[in-house]
This record gives sequence, structure tokens and C-alpha cells, in this order.
Amino acid sequence: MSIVTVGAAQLGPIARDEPRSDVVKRLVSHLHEARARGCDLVVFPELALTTFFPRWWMDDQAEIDAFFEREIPGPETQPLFDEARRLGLGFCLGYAELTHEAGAGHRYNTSILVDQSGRLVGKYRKIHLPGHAAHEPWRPFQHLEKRYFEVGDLGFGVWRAFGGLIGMCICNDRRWPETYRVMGLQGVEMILLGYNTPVHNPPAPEHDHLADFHNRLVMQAGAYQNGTWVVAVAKAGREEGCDLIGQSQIIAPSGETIAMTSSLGDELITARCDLALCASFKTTVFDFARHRRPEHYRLIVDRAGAIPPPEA
Ligand code: CDV
Repeated sequence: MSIVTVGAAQLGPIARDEPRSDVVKRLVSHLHEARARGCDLVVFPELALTTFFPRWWMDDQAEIDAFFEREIPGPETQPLFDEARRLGLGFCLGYAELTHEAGAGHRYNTSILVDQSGRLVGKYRKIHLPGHAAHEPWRPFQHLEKRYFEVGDLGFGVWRAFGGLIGMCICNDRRWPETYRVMGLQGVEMILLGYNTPVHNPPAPEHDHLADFHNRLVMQAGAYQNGTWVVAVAKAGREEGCDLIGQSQIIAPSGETIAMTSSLGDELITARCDLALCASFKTTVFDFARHRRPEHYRLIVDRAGAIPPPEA
């Protein structure tokens, strides 16, 4: 069976002092609606358990680590896992991961895929970390992902689940064609992603009015050029004084957006996605084996390895 009924579970703002247990109740409420609407799989946003904390400069490691999960499921997130399993729903969840490996702590911006039986199917750690690492007081808000997270070390995986091949990426990853193509080369049929995207981009405010357009542009192109569904889910609205875009959407392999949220709050959109539609693109215009020519994609460099300047 190639049909996956998917729910994109947009969240409105999460306050800095909102307890995890309250956020988990909001996620569970999405699960109930998703179940009533016949979903198999529910996708939650990036860093779905807390406010988007990289907007603040923090020195105190304990204060920073309070935004991270040391185990998943942990005591506060267990009700989400229990309820999803009881309802027979899979889910994709973004969270801040603190793990101890080889005697050292590592922090990642992570998402996981859990199937309908509660089994952890896959994990992805965000590779394209936007923003900056040093305090930049001129900004109205910080974007310190480069300070708080390490670059993900798991690559762009694709997992056999929900009757197809499912991949994950997170927020800024969606702006990079490599993200989709690396999964496309593995035959991905549905990419799940969450995002926290401020309307205002302090280094380039002249782009602000294009925030929604760029969101649609990159994901619709990525879907079409790789013959895959894309399910993209926002944390939206005014969060701690920072406006985040909404427009969570479900995009078909044709590149058409077939469902989109209309609010900036908690809102579920659903779609019946036929994974077989992917083949119509993967075996024709984007049949990589027949038409892609990577052996001819030569970067012209000089003897020192530099790219020569354009000819006058
Ligand atoms: N959370 C993000 O990765 N946000 C970036 C912003 C900072 C541009 C994004 O690409 O949406």
C-alpha cells in the first residue's frame, strides 16, 4: 500500500517559561486530531519541546542545558510516546539532544522518526546550522545555533518505513539543494522537516518581505527535482517578541503544494499522500540513472586549486 496519510502539526509560539509537560499536552492534542482525521504519521516542528532558545545569548551551561533532552523518551516526553503508540500513530519530532559519547557532552539539533508501534526508526542531526557563534549585540535577537549545536554527524539518511522511503532534514537544510539531492539519490519518497524561521533576517532585512516566498520556493523545487513528497512544519507566530513565519505545507512530487496552514497558531493540516506518485517523476524527467551526468559536472580550477575569475 503506497498511501501515507500525513499530518503536519504546526505549533504556535512556545513561551520561554512554558513547562515541557504543557508543550507535550499540545503535541498530544495534535495526535488526537490526527487520529480522528485518519493519519498514519504526524510531523512536529524543529525544537518542538521548547521555545527557540538560540535567540538568546547565554553563558551559564546549566541554563543552556535546560533546553536539551538527555534522553528520549524522558519522563516529560514519555506521555507523547505512550499516546502515539496507543493511537497507532507514527511521528517525527524535533528536539535539542544532549548526548555523552567518549566521555564528552555533544549537543545537536535533532529529529527522530518513530513508527506506529513506537519503534525508533531513524535519527537525523541538523547539518546546516545558520546564524553565528559570537554575541552580536546589534541584532534585535540572536541566532546562536553555531554556538549551541555541533554540526550533525549522521548524514542525510533515508529509512524504510510507512510503506516507503522516508528522509528527514531540519529548517535551514531545506534551503540547500544538496539536502534533497543526497536523499533523492537514495530514492527518498517523503522528506519530513520542521522549521523556526524568523520573518526578520537581521543581516539582510531587504529579504524580509520574501520570507514566505523563499520558504515555498526551495521546498517546491526540492520536491519536484527529486520526485518526492515534502512535509514541512513550522513553529509560527510571535514567540518572545520574535515573529516566525507559518505556512506549514505538504508538497507533492510534482512540486505543487496541496495543503497549507492558514494561521500562525497550533494547526493541523493533513493529506493522503500516494508514494507511488514519486515514480512518475523518478522514472521520467528526473530519472537520475538515465539523465543525470555527474561525470561532466567538472569544477574548473587552476593549478593552485583556485576557481579562476570570470573572463572580462
Ligand atoms: N532555524 C533555522 O534554521 N532558521 C533559519 C533562519 C535563521 C534563516 C532558516 O533557514 O529558516
